[in-house]
Amino acid sequence: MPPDFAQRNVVKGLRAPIDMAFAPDGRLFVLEQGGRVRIVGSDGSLSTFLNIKALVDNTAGRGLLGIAFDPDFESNGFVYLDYTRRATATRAAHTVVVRVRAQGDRAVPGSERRLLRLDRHRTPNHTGGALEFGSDGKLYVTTGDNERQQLPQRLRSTMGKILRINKDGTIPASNPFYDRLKGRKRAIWARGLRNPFKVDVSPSTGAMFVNDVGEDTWEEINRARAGANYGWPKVEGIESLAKYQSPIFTYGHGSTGSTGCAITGGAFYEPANPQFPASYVGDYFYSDYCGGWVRRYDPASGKSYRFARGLTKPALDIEVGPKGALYLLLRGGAKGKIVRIVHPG
Ligand SMILES: [Ca+2]
Repeated sequence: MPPDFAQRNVVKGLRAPIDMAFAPDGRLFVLEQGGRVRIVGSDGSLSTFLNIKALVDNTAGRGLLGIAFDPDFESNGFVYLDYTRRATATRAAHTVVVRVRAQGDRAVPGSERRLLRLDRHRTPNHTGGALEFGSDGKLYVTTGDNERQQLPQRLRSTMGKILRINKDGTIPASNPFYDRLKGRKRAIWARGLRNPFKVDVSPSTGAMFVNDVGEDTWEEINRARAGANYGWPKVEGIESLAKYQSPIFTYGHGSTGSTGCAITGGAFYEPANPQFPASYVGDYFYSDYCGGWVRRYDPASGKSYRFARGLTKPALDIEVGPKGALYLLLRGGAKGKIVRIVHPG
């Protein structure tokens, strides 16, 4: 790391963690892919907020994948989750978005309400699963192509998309394809993605960045826009065809300190109380599955800079804490831990 930064342990002993998020009240929630939502205490202890292992299929890229908090969480306690629902006798495994209600450090039993049910999976990979509230108060959900490259371009499929719903599960009539489509397809808001693994929204500008995992050559950071087509599988990386929207930033595959194999976490560094130097404020931190590094992209200059290297691999998620530290979710094998990077200076 650059001089004056230091790494501290937050919690160990997580089982296959994949996503984390800070509640508006400052508590840190972590998802274990197999189906547990856990809360990290300020002393590094872990408690279980919700256990839905019986409902969750966690094969390969499936599992409990995304969490978001209602903008009015402190009054309504609503927590939103994206997970792969196990196959039943009548329906193959598929992604659902649900809402549960928090009461203290527990989800209220029986409070789960399904808001969105997506197309059935055919393979267990490229499931997307990021969940984030936009600055417009709508809930955004990402889906991967499920290893079926014909789907991201098709408006008849919810795969390879950014979806947008109201927080009660209804679909906004302002969605770009609402009038052309029926049923849940009306949630389609942008298309042409391969496996959009994580998303973050800038607290200052409302810009939404989408990290899309590439195939053999390029990893992408895309700017989310209504109706955009990101081009997968027709194009990948920077291209010039007007019908497709280019990423705002790409990096190549390789094993240097700036290349890797699959983009994972992303987070805007815009805390209410920044502790990093002013030059970091507004930057977008991102990580790679194979690289063991975290870098920062400066949207103002378009440049990327080294930040941390030699981390436990893979680094799957990045969040900014309420006191301005950078939190990293690091998974080694089936275990995982969270560390934070501080700038005590
Ligand atoms: Ca997260």
